[in-house]
Amino acid sequence: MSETEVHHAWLPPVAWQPIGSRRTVVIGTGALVDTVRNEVAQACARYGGKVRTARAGAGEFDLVLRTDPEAGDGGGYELSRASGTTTVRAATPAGLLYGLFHVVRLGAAAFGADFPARTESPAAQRRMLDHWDNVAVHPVMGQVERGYAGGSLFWRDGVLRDDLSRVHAYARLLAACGINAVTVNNVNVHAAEARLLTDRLADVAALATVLRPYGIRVHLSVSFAAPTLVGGLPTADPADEGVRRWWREAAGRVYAAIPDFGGFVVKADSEGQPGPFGYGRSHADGANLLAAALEPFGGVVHWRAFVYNHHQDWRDRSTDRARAAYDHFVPLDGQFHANVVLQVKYGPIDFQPREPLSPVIAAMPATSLAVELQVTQEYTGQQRHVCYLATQWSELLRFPLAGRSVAELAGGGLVAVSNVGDDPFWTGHPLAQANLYAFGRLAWDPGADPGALLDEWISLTFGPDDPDLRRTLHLMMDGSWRTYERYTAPLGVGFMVRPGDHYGPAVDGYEYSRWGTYHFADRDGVGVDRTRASGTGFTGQYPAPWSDVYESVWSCPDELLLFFHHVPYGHVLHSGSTVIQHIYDTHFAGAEQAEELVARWRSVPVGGRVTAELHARVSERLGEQVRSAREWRDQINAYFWRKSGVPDEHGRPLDATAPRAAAFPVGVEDPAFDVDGRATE
Ligand code: GCW
Repeated sequence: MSETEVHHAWLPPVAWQPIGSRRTVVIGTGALVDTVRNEVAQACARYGGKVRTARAGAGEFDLVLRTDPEAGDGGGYELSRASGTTTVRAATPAGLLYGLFHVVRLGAAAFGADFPARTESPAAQRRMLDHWDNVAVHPVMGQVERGYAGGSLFWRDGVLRDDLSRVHAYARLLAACGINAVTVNNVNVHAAEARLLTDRLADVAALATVLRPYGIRVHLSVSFAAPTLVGGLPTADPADEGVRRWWREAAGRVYAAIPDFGGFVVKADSEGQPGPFGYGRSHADGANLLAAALEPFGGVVHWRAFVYNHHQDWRDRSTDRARAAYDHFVPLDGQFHANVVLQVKYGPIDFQPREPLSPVIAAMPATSLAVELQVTQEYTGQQRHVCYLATQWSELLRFPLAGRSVAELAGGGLVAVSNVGDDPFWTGHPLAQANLYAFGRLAWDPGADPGALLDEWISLTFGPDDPDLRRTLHLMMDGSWRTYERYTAPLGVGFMVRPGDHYGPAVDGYEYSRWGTYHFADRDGVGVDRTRASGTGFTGQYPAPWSDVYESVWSCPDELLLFFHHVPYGHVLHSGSTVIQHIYDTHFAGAEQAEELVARWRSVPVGGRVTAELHARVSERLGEQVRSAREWRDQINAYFWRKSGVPDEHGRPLDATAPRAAAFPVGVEDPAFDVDGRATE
């Protein structure tokens, strides 16, 4: 693969061989049926098979793909194999497309032994990726905010890219894992991006044209202040009739250009973005203003619940950022229009490797909620560390909050921040592709086993025929989220990251800042008291039994202990270890496990789909992971040893005066990226 070529990800041409070498009939009409037909035709052109558009004699086809109103709806399909014919029936053309990709995933097995009909339908109707892509390069955040894979697929230096062939390839990949909605710009809407709603609408329409054939609807992040920023009005007050009219007209123009436009995404009154508070209005007033404008066209507003005071005084122990979303939004339950979807980050703080679930998810039965995950690895290694996140997401989505799983409570769908860019491997770290793939598959089926999804991704991407390679990749990736958790912030405390870029350790980096993310470590103990009894009362936002489970230090799960409690270093965990010994042990173990990844990868020879470029890229990233994991281990261990004065039970050095070991040879001594100076202040 040369630098200008793009990695095939989970759709290599050879994945189409089983279909492309057979006889297929595609029955149905509509643009997405045409996509199905074109995909099969391309595969046949490569592998010698045939595709027809009308049924000839029975038994003449190996694969029948047909729309059929009797197949049931729900956006899915029915798949069966009988008498040597595999059949996909779907009520909608979109369902047929997903059925086709299911056959691709099965590969040769789709054409083996007969199997009875099974119906697949998505759990979430909207399975959405938000791109934090800026149109104009932002002086601090760059082209893609929290992007670790190069530039934007959509925008370059202030304009839409001329060549959208990469977007076409992206659309195929997304459809193949079940994604059906994409937001094309950052939720932080700056001057250039605000104009996408008005005089730069043609750019959004051009993207919609490329994404549409793969069943993907385009959404747009808009500024709540758009009426003043780009509309020339004196106010953006939701109660102002001129403002209401302006939004209605703006929405009308959008739908004239993009009839299947999905809707708006809004970050309001959050981290400096304008919102209804500026006019003394509530978030229901704000969201409903936009909802009313979109409603005649069937559009939705994704209104983010990420609202908190980012000018907190660290001396003020009564304010708790974890409480903020609930305090702001739960009193508004029932006040939102039907086409408002409240988009809630999975945890109460901010995409940490370990957080409890946001209690908002269980507390707004009269509001449509979407849960937001972060595929881009802002806090989980920034695509320099292997961190397979589906393990975490699966745990979160299955979690029984208020008697129903989080996936069930997320009736408004699942959303995630995308991790792709114009990097030849899409995601910087080639193994980070698995996160994007698995997000789509879990949004479709939250009950899917993350280990099985990993194997599915490995087989599609690297081929089904090399058991050693498959085993090695599985071993490297399956437990990698827990490994990352081990060598970073302990026991759910979170945010011990370098301010600004959020990469690497800085234990006190946020301790005396305005961002509301503290750990309160002192000589006696560590953690945040969020109990009702003596702390911020955050535990009271949970339904039973969690409000009591988290309230008591004796029932709180170990992995969240420091999120909910401030405890002495000698506190004994359920595991039997003390808090301080747990910190030491996990940091030694985590860094060691990072080193093991390197040994495993070294055993993988270059060849086949492991190209020299891919091998080198993974090696380079692993080198940085090992360096960084050691840095985490040493800073965290030294910090807590210095605070507590408690030695390691096993006598390991906690505050070495000399380098512990030579840097790993394949590593980069100095990280290739100079990420300093990206403070968000
Ligand atoms: O995690 C934080 C990020 C910000 C981001 C914000 C958000 C887009 O550090 O970069 O802004 O979350 O979710 O809005």
